[in-house]
Amino acid sequence: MMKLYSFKGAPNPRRVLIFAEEKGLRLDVVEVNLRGGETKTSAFLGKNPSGKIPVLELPDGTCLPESVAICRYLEALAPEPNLFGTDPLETAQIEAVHRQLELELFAHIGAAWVNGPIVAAAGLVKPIEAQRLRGEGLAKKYYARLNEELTSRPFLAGERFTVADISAVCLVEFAAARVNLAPDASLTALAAWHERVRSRPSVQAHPA
Ligand SMILES: N[C@@H](CCC(=O)N[C@@H](CS)C(=O)NCC(=O)O)C(=O)O
Repeated sequence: MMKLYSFKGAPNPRRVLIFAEEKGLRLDVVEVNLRGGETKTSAFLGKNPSGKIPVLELPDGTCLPESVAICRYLEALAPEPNLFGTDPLETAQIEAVHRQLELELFAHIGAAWVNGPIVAAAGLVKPIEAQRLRGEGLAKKYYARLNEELTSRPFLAGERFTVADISAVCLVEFAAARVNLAPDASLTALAAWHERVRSRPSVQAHPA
């Protein structure tokens, strides 16, 4: 069976777990001690030179890092239900939404997290308060933008559930639980989207 190196509560491995659940694929989850530095050992750096999870390990020992690369691999193994797009235009549209989410919202929430109290208490990175505040402000702006977009479509990339919704729900729930950055209740279209996505069995099966 394929192994997934993961850590409970970590948003990136959760993306892969939900994606695999949608596909009906079983993964053997290997919990790593993220706090204890297990991802920075030379053995783990051999699996992923970035020292991060998730990593998918195939039965022959081949290791694949990066959530989206892993999801693309799983989509190729199990094409249905389609989550990355069915024709050239839809595939590109999903990719555009997903890339902006990763390069912008992930980065903003990441800055608020890395410079926030939990990471500081763990003594991992010297926090820079200005970066935390900047990340927080930009994340809130991005939430408002998503809310606006979701007034005219039910899911992030259009009429149907895709990989972009999986990434977004993992990120937003992590931000709410660990970064004190839940979307404001006044963002009603974003709240309705969240309800639609969080009630899916795949999301329920892998809680934040
Ligand atoms: N772009 C990577 C991000 C992976 C990532 O940041 N993983 C976090 C856990 S959610 C991690 O391993 N953090 C430990 C560290 O940065 O040392 C992906 O999508 O897989």
